[in-house]
Amino acid sequence: VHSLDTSSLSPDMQRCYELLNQTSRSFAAVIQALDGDLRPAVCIFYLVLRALDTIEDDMTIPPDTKIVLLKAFHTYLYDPKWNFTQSQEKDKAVLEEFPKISGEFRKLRSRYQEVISEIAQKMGAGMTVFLTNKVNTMEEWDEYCHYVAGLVGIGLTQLFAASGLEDPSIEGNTRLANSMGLFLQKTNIIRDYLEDIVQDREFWPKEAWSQFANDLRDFQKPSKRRDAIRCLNFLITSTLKLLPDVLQYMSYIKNQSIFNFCAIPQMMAIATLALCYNNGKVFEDMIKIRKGQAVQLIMQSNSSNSLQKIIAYYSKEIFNKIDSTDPSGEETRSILTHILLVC
Ligand code: PS7
Ligand code: MN
Ligand code: MN
Ligand code: MN
Ligand code: MN
Ligand code: MN
Repeated sequence: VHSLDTSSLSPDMQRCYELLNQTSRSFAAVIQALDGDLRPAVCIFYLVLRALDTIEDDMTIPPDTKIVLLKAFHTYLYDPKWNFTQSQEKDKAVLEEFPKISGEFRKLRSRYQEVISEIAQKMGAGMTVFLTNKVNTMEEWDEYCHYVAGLVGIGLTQLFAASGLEDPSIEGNTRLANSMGLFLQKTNIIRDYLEDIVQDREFWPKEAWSQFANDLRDFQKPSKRRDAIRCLNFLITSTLKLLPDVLQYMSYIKNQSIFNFCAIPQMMAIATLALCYNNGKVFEDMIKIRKGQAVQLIMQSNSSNSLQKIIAYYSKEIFNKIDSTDPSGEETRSILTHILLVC
């Protein structure tokens, strides 16, 4: 299902699929396997948000300029000439070649355009809130993750409803759609502790790390490893609470291509949480699940029954890693017990 035949598409749309393959390890294949006109719509949605996130992530853009760009970003979708050539980021091509993306965006059905543009507007505005403020409380962690990922889940759900491939009532499940995004984003933030710290970015909530350290950076020190792992396990435990929502959301999906698109990233995330749980390597290296394990998950994430099996498997794996001296251990056990009961 990797790269389907694109020769009948416009050169710009072909370029968009190339950009998708260049900028996403996790989403390229599942997006290209989507049925009907969801395939171009979700590809463009991805590239638009990748462009927005590239602006957010670029620490060489002065904050004042960045705020203007993030807030006005959704208007650039209707500006055929707008691009940005000053970025130093890995994925800067999506900003340089933005006229190809916006041109293909304007060819999408008007309902798709409306959804994508509205989500880009809300996400851009939300990102500016956290440009100058760090994430303090657990509530603010949910708020940041809502802006950068929960909104993606909500927008995707609106696209699924508009496509006719899912029941239109799916759109009403905004809380569950938000949880789908939060589960991915929280896992990404937990795993990327070191990647973000070395780039001078902090996404671990202070309410969590301040129980174990005076500075988030201290977790890099080998002498602070025990506290670092306690904080890690605390955040993983909090993220695991989203799993019942994930299962419920997935139970409403009927179309197989949408099911796979939604499920594969979620199963990669739970495998990533199991790998990170109680694992000091999070503070030493950038860790990733093994390729063979990823391939297995991709093949198995095709029905609600297999998802339950995968979730049960990783829940038991985490359960067996609980350290009896871990202050969150009791809560971790209770959440996993609940998950194993609903699986
Ligand atoms: C439109 C498929 C399926 C109901 C670019 C998919 C960055 C975790 O931080 O590069 O650079 O390390 O690994 C994806 C819900 C969003 C949330 C979010 C758009 C699932 C811009 C993905 C992806 C909702 C903000 C991973 C959230 O990127 O992160 C489409 C249902 C983009 C989804 C960011 C992160 C995605 C992310 P980083 P990555
Ligand atoms: Mn970002
Ligand atoms: Mn990013
Ligand atoms: Mn990250
Ligand atoms: Mn990433
Ligand atoms: Mn990253």
